[in-house]
Amino acid sequence: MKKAPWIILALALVALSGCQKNEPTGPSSGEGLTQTNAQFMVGLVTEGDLVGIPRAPGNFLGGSGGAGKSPLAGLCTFTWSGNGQDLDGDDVPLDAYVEVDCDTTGVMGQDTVHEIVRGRLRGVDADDNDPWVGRAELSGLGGTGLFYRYFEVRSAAGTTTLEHQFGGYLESTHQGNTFGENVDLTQSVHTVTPQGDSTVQVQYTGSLTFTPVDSTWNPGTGAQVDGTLTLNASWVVEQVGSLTVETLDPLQVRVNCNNGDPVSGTLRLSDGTNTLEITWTACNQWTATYNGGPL
Ligand SMILES: [Ca+2]
Ligand SMILES: [Ca+2]
Repeated sequence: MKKAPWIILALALVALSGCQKNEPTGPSSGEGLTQTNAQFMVGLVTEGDLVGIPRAPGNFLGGSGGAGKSPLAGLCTFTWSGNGQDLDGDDVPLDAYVEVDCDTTGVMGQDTVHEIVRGRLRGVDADDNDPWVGRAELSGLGGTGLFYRYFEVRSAAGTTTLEHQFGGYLESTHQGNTFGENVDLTQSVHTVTPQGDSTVQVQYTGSLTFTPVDSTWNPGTGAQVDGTLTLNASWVVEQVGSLTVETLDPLQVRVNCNNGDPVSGTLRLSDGTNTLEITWTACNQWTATYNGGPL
């Protein structure tokens, strides 16, 4: 619960990939919120952290999986355009972007790594005097398509590849001490390991707000803070299909619960016909109902 939605999705997707490998009988493509898929979504929500706490948009760009995180980043080509003014120092320029283009091979320890990173990271700061207001976008080169990252590791144990395509935007605002984000993100992760392969796609559209208990909390310095989280979103999960997701009761998240997991509140997921409700009753404790009955 402590990471930006982008990171949260990435972690959830990695977790989901793991689930698929271990549970080959899991949900298949777009079959709706069946009881099996509802159980799958409970695991995804409670273990994969699909809901999160807002942070400054600059963190989104910095943590987006761009070339800046790569151990081979020094070999990439960066092309800057636009107005890079950043008066509030939130790493979101007035309106500028950088296009990243890399195709590199190197050695990390005993392993050989091949990495390709291609895409555009854009920042548009609607208020360059407020570090918690701004918009961050990820897209393919030229502003179209999806940001692309391919990572291949060859080791004695075999070859593992992670092919990751993602794009969309995250827009951060706040009203006083309530921080909000509008999110429209698409992710596709294709993982291949010596044990097998999996593909996961999730589209996340919606908004969330967070009101910290501590009014001095600084969203750019991490989200390990008590507070109230509301979510209103649409998720398209490849295996399940389209879901509306909302908090019927806002989630109360607490630092002393896994650094920011819920201790109360209810999240409702629906495919338009079937409904799943997850209600947290304490830290690490929740109940789930499916169409009003036990799951
Ligand atoms: Ca700025
Ligand atoms: Ca700003």
